[in-house]
Formats: sequence, C-alpha cells, structure tokens
Amino acid sequence: MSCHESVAALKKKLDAKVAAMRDEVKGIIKDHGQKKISEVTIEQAYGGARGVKCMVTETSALDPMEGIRFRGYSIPELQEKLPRAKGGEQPLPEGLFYLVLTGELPTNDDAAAISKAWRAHETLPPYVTKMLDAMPTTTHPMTQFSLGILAMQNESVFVKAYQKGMKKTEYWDPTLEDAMNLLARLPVLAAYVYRRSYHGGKHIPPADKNLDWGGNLAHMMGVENPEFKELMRLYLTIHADHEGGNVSAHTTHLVGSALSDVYYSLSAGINGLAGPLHGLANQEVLRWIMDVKAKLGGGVPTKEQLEKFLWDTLNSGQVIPGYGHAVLRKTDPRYTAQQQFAQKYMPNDELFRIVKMIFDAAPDILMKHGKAKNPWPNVDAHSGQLLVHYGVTEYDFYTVLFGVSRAMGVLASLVWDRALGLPIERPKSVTTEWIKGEIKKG
Ligand code: HAX
Repeated sequence: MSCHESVAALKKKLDAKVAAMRDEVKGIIKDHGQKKISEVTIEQAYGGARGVKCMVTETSALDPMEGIRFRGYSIPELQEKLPRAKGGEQPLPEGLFYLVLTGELPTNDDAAAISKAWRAHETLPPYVTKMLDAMPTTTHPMTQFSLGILAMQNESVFVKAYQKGMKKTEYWDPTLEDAMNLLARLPVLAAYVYRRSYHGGKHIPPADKNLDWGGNLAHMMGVENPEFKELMRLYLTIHADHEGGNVSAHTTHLVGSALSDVYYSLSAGINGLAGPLHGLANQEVLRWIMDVKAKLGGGVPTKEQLEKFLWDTLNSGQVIPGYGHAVLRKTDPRYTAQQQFAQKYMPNDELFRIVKMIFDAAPDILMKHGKAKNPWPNVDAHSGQLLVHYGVTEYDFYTVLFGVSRAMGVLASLVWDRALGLPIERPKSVTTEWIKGEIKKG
C-alpha cells in the first residue's frame, strides 16, 4: 500500500463513522440538550474550572483513581493489545494513533500503514531548518519546536480548501491530511532541535524507511541502543493523550475551534505544554534531582538527606515537580509503566534508585504538608531518569519528546472536533463585581 493509499484508507474508515457519530450527537443534543451534567461553584470559577464538565473529547477519558483509558483501553491493556515492532515488546505509537483516531484497535497492517505514510512525508521544508538555524542554539528547545511547527503553517491543506470554499461537513478531511503531514515531520523536527542544540548541529539523516516512527526518532537523536528505541515507543504511546481538559489538549482544541489549522492549533498547545506545571515538569524533575546530587557532591542521598531536600523545597514555597495532579488521586499508571520499564532494563541504575527513594518519601511529606490534593507521582516523575540512562542527559529537551507524543492525541481530537462540527469555544466570563451581586441576592 502506498502512503497516499494508506491516508485514503484512513479517510474511508473515518468517513463511515463520521456521519453516524454526527447524527448520534445531533440526536443527543435534540432530545437531551437541557439535561444538566455539571454545575459551577464560585470556587470553580476562580479555580481553573476544576471538575466542571463542559467539553467533549472522544479520544480518551481520565478516572481519578484508575488513570487514563485511551478509547476505553488502559495502559497495561494497550501494552498487551497494540502492534509492536519486530522483536519488540512495547506498543507502537502508530497503533495508538490509529486507536484514538478511529476508536478501533489496529491490526499489524493498520499500524504499518500509518508508519509508512508518516515515514514517507517526514522531510522538513528547507525554510524550517533555515529559520531554526537563525535562532541562538540556547533558545529553549520547546520554543524551537513550537516555532518549527508554526513555520510549516504555510503547508496547510485545510487553509487552501477553506479558501476555495468547502462545506462544514467536509472540514475534517483536510484536517486529517494536515494532521498526518504534521505528525510525519515531528520526529525529524524534534531530532533537528536536539542535534542543533546539543550536538553542534551534526544532524543524523532518517533511517531506512522500514524503521518505525519512534525508532527513527531514537536513531536521528543519535541513540542506537535498541532498548532506547523500545523506550521511545513506550514513551510516545503513553504521553499521547490525557482527556480534553489539560492545558495542551484544551489549548489545541480552543485555538482549533476558531478554525485555525492544525499548525496554529498544535503550536499553541505546545506552548501550553512548555509550562512547568504541565509538561515542563519532566525537565524540572531532573533539574531538582541534579540539584540535590550537586549539593551533596554526587551519589545517592540518604533517606534523611532526601527528606530534608523535599521539606526545603516545600518550605521555600516551591512545588515538588512530578508530584500532584489536577484530576488524578492515585499513582499515575504512566509512572507505573515507566517504573516497570526501568525495573526490567536498568534495575541497578543510580538515578532509578533515587526516583524510587523520592516515591517512598514524597507522598508522606506532601500529606504532612497538607496542601496538595494528590500526593502521588505523575507521568513526569519518572521519564527523565529513563532518558538519562541512555545518555540523553540534556533535560531542557525532555518536554519536546512529550510534545511529539501529545500531538497524536490532540490532533486526532481536532479531527473529531471538525467531524462533529463543534462550534467556536466561548465560555461566559463574569466579574468579581457580578459574583458579589449574586452572593447578595442569595
Ligand atoms: N508540591 C507542592 N505543592 C503542591 C504540589 C506539589 N507537587 N501539588 C500541589 N501543590 C499545592 C498547590 O500548589 C496548591 O497550593 P496553593 O493552595 O498554595 O495554591 C495546593 O497544593 C492545592 O493544589 P491541588 O489542588 O492539589 O493541585 P492543582 O490541581 O491546583 O494543580 C498541579 C495540579 C499538577 C499543577 C500541581 O499538583 C503541581 O504543581 N505539581 C507539580 C508540578 C507537576 O508535576 N506538574 C505536572 C503535572 C502532570 C502533567 O500535566 N504533566 O504534563
């Protein structure tokens, strides 16, 4: 199957589902549109809309106690059911994309078709690398990554179709094409940023086309260890989606709701991921651990030393990065999947020992501190340790890898936003004056 054929097959598969889903949603709104699913308190209006159910995202759902399910499948289930690379044990992210986009588990051929389509379209337009090369190499990798995505907006198929004139029911088709083209290029863009920022601009061309999307990212970063390729497959799969309300997903959805194309929308979402309370926490975790090690002159801290550092961090008004969550109230299953990977491939790694020591100490301390509603580790508490083990020590880069993965979930969601004809997002804001008036009214 050629790459055009594989994109066409994906469109055909979706075409059959889109009309039915659109009718179903129309019917739900017509028959039950007035049924309440959420109420908003004053605390929620000031408090980041926490827990307010006011948006629909089809690709994944997050349970506070159980964690994420992608189209109904938990991470352990996906590790068992998604196609794998030849000889590998970890799921292929291409399969995850197929699942979140279509709602169906892919066959090996379905995942291979996506791999083929992405690998065929991976070359960056020369103006993108030229633009990046004009930036200081010290520019944060997330800034470079976001700029690279935005620069390619010129390529949008959606924009051209929109300007020609297109029916609303057709919007999803060029959106899918844009999403496929952009996803194809993200590993090349990420690796380009990595090599120019930390390896003197000595770039590594993509591998032969038989290597999968995640394996090729590892190759272009310059890490040929097959275990690292497996890590990339797992990493890119588990970071892909976390329902719709998190900052990167919500931003992509919000910007996309104005019919901004996938380049504008994803670049905006990536800018949200770059915040330390969201995706940048993976960089902050490593920075925190390295800071602890440096203060002790290297090595593994004792339990007492680590507890002191945790308290010092809290007492100085900072957060413990990698811990806490806006929705989760238990250990993040994405943390557990990474911990299992470390246990299998590097049980004696020094940093792994430290990550485990933090896990043993931090929840108790956070509970005693008494502020965080969730004292358990999130996805970002573990990922840096795994990357360092394979020599990717430049922690400023870590959130870019998160971004490559997150693009799959949020762009699949954007295709469905268009397919269902979701309108421009426009919640109502109120002033404190208005709230005081409501309080007075009782
Ligand atoms: N360390 C110290 N204090 C914390 C904390 C932590 N890890 N987590 C929460 N708190 C504090 C909050 O800052 C807040 O303090 P104030 O009342 O003084 O404002 C209080 O506990 C209540 O917060 P919460 O309701 O438990 O948490 P939020 O829903 O407001 O925020 C965050 C969720 C993830 C932002 C928060 O737990 C945090 O800052 N964690 C550390 C940063 C981090 O790991 N972020 C990554 C999260 C996962 C993710 O998105 N990955 O991309």
